[in-house]
Amino acid sequence: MHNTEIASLFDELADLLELQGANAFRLRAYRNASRTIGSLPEAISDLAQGGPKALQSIQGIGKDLSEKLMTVVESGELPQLEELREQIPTGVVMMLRIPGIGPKKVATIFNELGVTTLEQLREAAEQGQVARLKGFGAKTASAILEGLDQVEQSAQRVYHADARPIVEQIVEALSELDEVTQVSVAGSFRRCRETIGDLDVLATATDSEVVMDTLANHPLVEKVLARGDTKQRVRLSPLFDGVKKLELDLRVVPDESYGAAMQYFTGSKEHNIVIRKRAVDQGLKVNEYGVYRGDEYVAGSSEEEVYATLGLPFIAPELREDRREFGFADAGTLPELVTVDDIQGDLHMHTTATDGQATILEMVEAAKARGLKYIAITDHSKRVTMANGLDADRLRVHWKNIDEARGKISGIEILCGIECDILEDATMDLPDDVLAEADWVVAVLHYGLKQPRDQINKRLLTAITNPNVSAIGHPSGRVIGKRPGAEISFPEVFQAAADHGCMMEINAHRSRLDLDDVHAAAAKDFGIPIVISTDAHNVHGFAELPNGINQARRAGLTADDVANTRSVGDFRKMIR
Ligand code: DGT
Ligand code: CA
Ligand code: CA
Repeated sequence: MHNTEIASLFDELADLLELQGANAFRLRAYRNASRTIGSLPEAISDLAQGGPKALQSIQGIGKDLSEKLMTVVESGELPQLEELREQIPTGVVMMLRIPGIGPKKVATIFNELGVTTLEQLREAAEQGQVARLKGFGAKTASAILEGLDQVEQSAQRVYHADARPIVEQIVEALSELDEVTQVSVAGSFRRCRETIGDLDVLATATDSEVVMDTLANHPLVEKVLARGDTKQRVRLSPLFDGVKKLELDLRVVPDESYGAAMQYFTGSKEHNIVIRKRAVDQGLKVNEYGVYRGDEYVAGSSEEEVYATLGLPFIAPELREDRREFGFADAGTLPELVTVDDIQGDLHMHTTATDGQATILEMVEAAKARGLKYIAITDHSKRVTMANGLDADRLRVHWKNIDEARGKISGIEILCGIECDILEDATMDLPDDVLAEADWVVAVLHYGLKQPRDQINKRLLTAITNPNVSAIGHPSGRVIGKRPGAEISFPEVFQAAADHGCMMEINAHRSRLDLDDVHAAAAKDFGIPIVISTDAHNVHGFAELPNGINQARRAGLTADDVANTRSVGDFRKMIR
């Protein structure tokens, strides 16, 4: 069983227990465990060979969880979860994903109306039964209807980072075959979109049958949906509680078409429309087999060759959305995109002082082991009571502890930071004199994201114009596929950030990626330095960094555009 599958069992367990009104700490323990397991580089099934004790060496896995994990690894099942599944239909669990209703309301809907699927819920909401429930009303009912639209739209897409280990294993298995000469992922995965609809894999091979048989028999493949001579569509094992099932298209193509096929199947469709039009303008034709003049094949074995034949430089897949890439290509100004290796610092992370799962020293050591030269520890401010947020007194003690850690480890600089909430009334959660003592302040919106745009702007401007604030963290507050971000007048906010020297974050967590690509590109136009930070809540959280880099690359950001590619000395000079 894969870590992601195991992780999803614990998520599901938490969801089901939540519907039964279980205590919040227990739920958090399961969800934290799920997050830890999902981001663990080693396979749980391997670690379990060492017994429960070995599992307990994982951050946040105690006795109870380690025993549950042993059961899962040994039997493939979690008996407690099986029992709950019998009591609560999956459709009811899916209702938890509807923005705007929590477990209490979902339980009411289930118990009072006997509604067990999303379709039945839609019907009940449309017919007014939901509005008549105690504590609901017409407003809640219409919010549910809106939320249902959103859930249905997002149900089929998977976070890029969740798809990554799966597709990498499949590509690796295929590349090991003697019959395979080249293999690569194309599609939205290669363009590093936030979410993936399906996976597209291309290969060249001396024997396509062997390639397709190998895929069909791969342990991650649940079912072959369609098979031709050189083309196969498969369904992968469910990723998360049976809702998200990725499908994968494999195409085996001739060597001379590999580049053309990569170009075609990487997309985007919009980018390819421009490519085809440009070809026609030059008396050429481009398709997935090659570039042709009349019937004569002129190019197609590599992508570079396809672009060069059309008079274009190679365009990085992340940029292929028909946004600005052709303008850059024509002007010879395609940006040299930032890479993971450029990053020297991480400016957003948590410890056990608030809702993190590792101590200061554990986080510092893990950051150093990853090659980071500097970090900022940014635990929550007091408004976030759920996360045990810090008031001024506790924060000062925390900073003292951070200062002590500095003496215990060399080769990495630690900034005393804080993730300070910007309150609903547009004031900061901590007084200025406290913020002034910090090395680094990342200001964020956590609550009241649905306030009118003017109030949201006012809150952001409060932070941006406060000279103690270093950066705005996850500016929109969205959670991809689950919660839309706040409404923001970006031009106004970006102008202020540029005027006041306030940085903007790309939060690298797979579910946030906030700023998104479009707004990060806009922030760059305003000359705002971007910081890419992981928001790590445990030592594995640093592994989220590539997601943030992907988003930055999609935004066309270079190493120079990203503040934390600089040495700590130069970075410090950029903090106002
Ligand atoms: P996804 O799977 O929804 O995350 O997004 P993509 O971009 O991977 O889309 P997909 O899997 O439908 O197709 C893969 C690529 O194949 C797509 O980016 C461009 C190309 N492609 C697919 N259908 C068409 C089409 O009708 N016209 C053109 N020009 N290209 C297409
Ligand atoms: Ca696709
Ligand atoms: Ca596809």
